[in-house]
Amino acid sequence: MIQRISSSKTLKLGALCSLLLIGTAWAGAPSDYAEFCASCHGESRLGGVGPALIPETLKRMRGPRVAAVIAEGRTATQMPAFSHELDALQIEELAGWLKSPLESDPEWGEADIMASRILDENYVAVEAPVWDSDPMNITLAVETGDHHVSVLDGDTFEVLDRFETPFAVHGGPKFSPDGRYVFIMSRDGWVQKYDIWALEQVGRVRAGLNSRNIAMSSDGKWVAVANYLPNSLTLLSTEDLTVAKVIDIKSKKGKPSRVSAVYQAPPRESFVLALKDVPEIWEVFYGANPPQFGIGHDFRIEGQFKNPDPFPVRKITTPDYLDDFFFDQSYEYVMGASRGGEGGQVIDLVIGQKVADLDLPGMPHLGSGITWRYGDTTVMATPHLTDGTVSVIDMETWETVKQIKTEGPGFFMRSHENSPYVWADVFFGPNKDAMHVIDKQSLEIVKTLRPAPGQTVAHVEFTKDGSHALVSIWEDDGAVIVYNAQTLEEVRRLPMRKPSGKYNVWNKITFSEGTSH
Ligand code: DHE
Repeated sequence: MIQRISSSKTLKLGALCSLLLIGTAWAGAPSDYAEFCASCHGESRLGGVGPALIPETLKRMRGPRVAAVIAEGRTATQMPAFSHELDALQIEELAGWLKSPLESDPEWGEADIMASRILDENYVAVEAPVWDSDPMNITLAVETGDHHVSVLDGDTFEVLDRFETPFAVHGGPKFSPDGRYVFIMSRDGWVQKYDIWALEQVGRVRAGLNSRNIAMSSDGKWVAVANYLPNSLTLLSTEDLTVAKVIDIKSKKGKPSRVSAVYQAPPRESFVLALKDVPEIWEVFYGANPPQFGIGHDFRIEGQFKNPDPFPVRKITTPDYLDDFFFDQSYEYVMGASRGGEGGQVIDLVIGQKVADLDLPGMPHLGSGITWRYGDTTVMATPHLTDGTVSVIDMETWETVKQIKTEGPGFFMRSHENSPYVWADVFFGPNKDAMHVIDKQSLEIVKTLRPAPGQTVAHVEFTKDGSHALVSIWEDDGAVIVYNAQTLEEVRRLPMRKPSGKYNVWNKITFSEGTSH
């Protein structure tokens, strides 16, 4: 809704409202949409310069927020206020209509994706970084307040660049294995490629219409994009963002499903997919020699024996729906939380079967789990989304070691091999300004930080050596706070616009056990 309407249009609208009031025909929300919104958000509501306006995107804007954005606009974006052009009733109708489903399921195939691809004409690859910092200690901070990413030097915390992203980035950006490029995804399905050495965008492509997250193959050749809309997985070449394959997601029995998330399993040279609507886990292999599986097991690989499909698919039936995952460091075992939030299960990817049940109440957010050595075993910890608990689970026996009580439900956890502590936020509720620091061996909270009373304090990332922890003040007028990770003292405060996740090149490309993968 970038275009402001002229005063003659305002008059016309005023007349329309009067007509409505006296009971005569009013073309209603679709007509208002066509007049005021379509030029930026697309005639079919699938997005253009502005984001898609469909229920899949808007359901995240709870309560009256859609109407408020139409009326007041969105600061720091091109979305203007329409309260002078549309009256309260029209705004209410329009907001309601935008949340209604599209008349038919939109298609977005290979040709559409390719047609959306933009490569920046001014981009020139460089021989070496255009800066002097340690390339392995670069940290990106996603600023969701105005849809930018800040590129930080992890030693000096100087901002090397601040670049615009597609609207509403979600999930972790994924680095190429050498740490030079980063790929960033928005909920509208745009994938952006950025060259950290050159501090330039390389290009972007719309891989889906409503997407969840992306994963990078261990050889650095492919980015997989998990889509809700359409029901597909898009595989892109990291080189030039061309489509390598679009895989339709249909269960063994032919039922379509959304993809909740995609992860890479480096030792298996595969992408692993969590599916929203069918009780299956999928593996999509990209290596030269995908494993050969025997007949009679509860899975199959499609395409492997027929023609040389470079991305054969394996479908594993699971006893329950699993749409949030955690892998052990070997990537053999997948821990999944069950839909009802009353438990979980462990699937062995080698044999393609469930091998254990998990005692996991409280809807754990396994995607943000982390692991560390605890005595002579390895444990993983995950926050619960519905209660103030962090569950700690033994990765050998799959038993719960401890349920740590926190000041409220949390979303993200982080640690580092060189840190004795785990950091866990309290994302929801009255104590959202708290950040717990938990001792990895005693499993006790040793300190609760409150750097900005009353404000949301969330998500942590460590520097390459684990000496500093970066914490978001997740507010529009927010900041990233740099802490000394040993003394827990604040070192720096970098002003930022609603910073969400931070991502350190080294921790990510080495698959540090303290960070999400
Ligand atoms: Fe996320 C990661 C799913 C809501 C911010 N989120 C992820 C991942 C998944 C996921 C599967 C791991 C992907 C990856 O990194 O490759 N998130 C979901 C949901 O199902 C949920 C609960 C509902 C939804 O609407 O999608 C959800 N997530 C949110 C938010 O409301 C957050 C707080 C704000 C936002 O920007 O949308 C949010 N999610 C994040 C962030 C990460 C993430 C910042 C990356 C964390 C990391 O450290 O890797």
